[in-house]
Amino acid sequence: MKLYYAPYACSLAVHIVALEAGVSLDLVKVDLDGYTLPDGSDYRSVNPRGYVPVLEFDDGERLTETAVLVQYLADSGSHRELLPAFGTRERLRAQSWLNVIATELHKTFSWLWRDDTPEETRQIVRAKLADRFAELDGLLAAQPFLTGTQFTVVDAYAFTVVDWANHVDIDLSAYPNLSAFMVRVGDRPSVQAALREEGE
Ligand SMILES: N[C@@H](CCC(=O)N[C@@H](CS)C(=O)NCC(=O)O)C(=O)O
Repeated sequence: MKLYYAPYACSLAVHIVALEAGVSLDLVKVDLDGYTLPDGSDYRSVNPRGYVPVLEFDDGERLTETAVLVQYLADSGSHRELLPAFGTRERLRAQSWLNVIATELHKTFSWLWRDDTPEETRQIVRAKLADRFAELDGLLAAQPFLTGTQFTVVDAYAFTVVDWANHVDIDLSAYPNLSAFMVRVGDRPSVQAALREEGE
């Protein structure tokens, strides 16, 4: 399987989960500035939306959506504790969190990456993110990971997205439990290895 990724993008979550799950992936780096692949060809022929991540299966099928790909990799790997079994309440809870991260954090952050986002919108986005960070901070006061005592794919996705705060001048020190979580997850060998492999 191939993972089309860009360093520090949401594809990092998929990369981390693959390493945690022991699933081997061939990494293909995408230059999102010009939507180019290493051979100079247009990445939009792989994903017309121009987004990473894309997971390409050996039969050529390509699938997208971070929140879904991390589940597939966790389910196919040998480390069952990365995600509760399908059909259980625990799995539903994890899926609920994946959706919160995708829709409330990931896509809200996206507005701050754009040069053409008006300042007024930026302020609204920052306030929305502050609310969500406070929510995560409260939860993490009582438990080390977002779904409890065990690291799961939810934490890999949350780590990847919350880390963007450091690149858009959002000070996480106002959220001590969230900050401690970022260190806890960032210290994991899988996270260190993923960052190293992505060349950052
Ligand atoms: N719905 C997709 C969104 C993926 C996405 O937003 N990818 C960003 C990087 S984190 C991207 O590739 N952006 C390039 C662009 O906006 O042109 C998912 O959840 O995986």
